[in-house]
Amino acid sequence: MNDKLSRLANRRVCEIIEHYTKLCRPACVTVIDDSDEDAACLRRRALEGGEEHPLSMHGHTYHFDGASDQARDKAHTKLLLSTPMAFGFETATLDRQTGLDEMENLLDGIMEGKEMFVRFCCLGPTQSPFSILALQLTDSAYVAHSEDLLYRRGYEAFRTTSTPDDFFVFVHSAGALEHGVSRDTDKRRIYVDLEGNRVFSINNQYAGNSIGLKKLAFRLAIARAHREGWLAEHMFLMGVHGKPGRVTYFSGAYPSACGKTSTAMIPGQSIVGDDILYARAFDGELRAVNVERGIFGIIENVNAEDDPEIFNVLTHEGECIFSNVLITDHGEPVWTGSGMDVPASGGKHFMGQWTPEMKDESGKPVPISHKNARYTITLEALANRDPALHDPRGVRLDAMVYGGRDSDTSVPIAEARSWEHGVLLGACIESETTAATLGQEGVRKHNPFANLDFMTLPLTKYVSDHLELGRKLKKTPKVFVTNYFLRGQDGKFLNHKLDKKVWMLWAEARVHGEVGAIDTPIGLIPKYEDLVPLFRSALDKSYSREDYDAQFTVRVEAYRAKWTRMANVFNNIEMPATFVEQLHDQIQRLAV
Ligand code: SPV
Ligand code: MN
Repeated sequence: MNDKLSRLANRRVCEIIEHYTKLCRPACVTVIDDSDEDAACLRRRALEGGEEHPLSMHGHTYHFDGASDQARDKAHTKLLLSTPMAFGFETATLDRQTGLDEMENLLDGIMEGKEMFVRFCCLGPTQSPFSILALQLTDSAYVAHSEDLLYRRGYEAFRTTSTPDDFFVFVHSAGALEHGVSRDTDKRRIYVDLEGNRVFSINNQYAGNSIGLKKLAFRLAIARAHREGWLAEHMFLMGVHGKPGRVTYFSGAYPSACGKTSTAMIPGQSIVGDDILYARAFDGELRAVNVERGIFGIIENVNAEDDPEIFNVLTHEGECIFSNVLITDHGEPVWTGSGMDVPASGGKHFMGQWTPEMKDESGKPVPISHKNARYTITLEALANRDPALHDPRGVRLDAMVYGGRDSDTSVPIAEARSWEHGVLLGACIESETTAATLGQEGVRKHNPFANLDFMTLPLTKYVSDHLELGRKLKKTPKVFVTNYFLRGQDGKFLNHKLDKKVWMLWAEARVHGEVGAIDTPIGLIPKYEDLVPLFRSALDKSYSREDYDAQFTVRVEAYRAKWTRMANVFNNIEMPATFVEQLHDQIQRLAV
């Protein structure tokens, strides 16, 4: 037996590897431990196998996903269920046995001629009550390499665990490759086996589809959190730095591509995580950790002015994987909104050789990078990472923010009247769709807790868990809702990108009871006179009364329409009594 496996002495791990080796028939199996040598090996293999390519900057590589594999494929991500379940929202499901049988067939020989990588990771910090161990089998060195940047290594954690049978399992195959890119994306399947705590994913490479530890593990974690009485959320985690020397931790849920990472990266604040957190009550206090240790972030509009910290990492030596950006003849990455010169001669693109004249089938110019093009880096590379990043106890969570992409209704920031009202507001996020998922963009969709894409529980249970959590806490976090995308009658955005810094500092001051608020039917909104000094100190800007009026006038008719839509949604779902009351009260407050 492989040395690393015998040192691990985990029977279940060995059986799983044996089973999938026989079934998928890889040419060889490489077991990865926590050493830097093994991490370097994955990077090398990704380059040798053509899934990544070198760039001129030391440590930088690039990867292309297929033209039809540029975002999460919701339609082919199915929950396998032994008995049908009423979720209260649309989600793709499949009879468990049918799905498992289909998978056994599709996995048969899928890795022939390829190398299978076995890697061990830990979701959440290691040696922590939050830790969940995860075993990944994949024939994609790009996937295994990305996981090294994005997750904590877990071989030692597997070796020393006191519960050796308790881990998530991910089996992935990129399927047949053509020029290093998955060829058979029309046969893409992502099957989530909740009962088996495992996920199968085949014929894809885009990280949101392929990387077991990202959204696939997240789906398993949501179901597990429900069973065990904690929360797994699609949220950033950040330190907001208010008064000198004071750090207050905030989490925030925003649908994909709606400002989540950029909020966590607000200048002067510190980032713990930008995508997924676990939160638990300990002795009446809510604590949270980042599940990950890196960022798989959207690269569009990352530039020296708007995102200086990330831009700095992307333009300096150190490990970084660029995906679906333009590569110049000099081996340099260029992307939309980078502020970089685009060479007239063009360069390499996920759709082939790109020139500025290139048009798609409908005659539209092909952008230099895909809207969902991404970078993969470690959080350690960022100067503004929070010192508590790896703290096994997590950080104390004092506030939660819910955001959406809403051009015509919600004010830039409002505070919920209570934890229960906050749960209602989180459950009623509506947001316009983006390029982070396949399908049409700009369509307003209800996206409860910005988590609908990953929800593996009926909505009523998910909401009950939030309400129940509030009962366990001595002090519940304050809840805020934000909207960075409000437009005026002329169609122009009413806010500047950086204004979110002011909203977060205002919210932080609210947590500490330092500023007042105006009680309105939709929640508590800032007073003009409290925002003026914040705009001055945070952004060195003056803030006019007209701007305030345009942004914070409650658009009563639009809000009424929103709450009518929500009433229609929830009239058809059995929800907890507290939630129904909150919804009723919200509608009543707007009626008078
Ligand atoms: C998101 O789309 O929410 C992401 C990227 O964070 S991924 O889920 O990996 O596609
Ligand atoms: Mn996400």
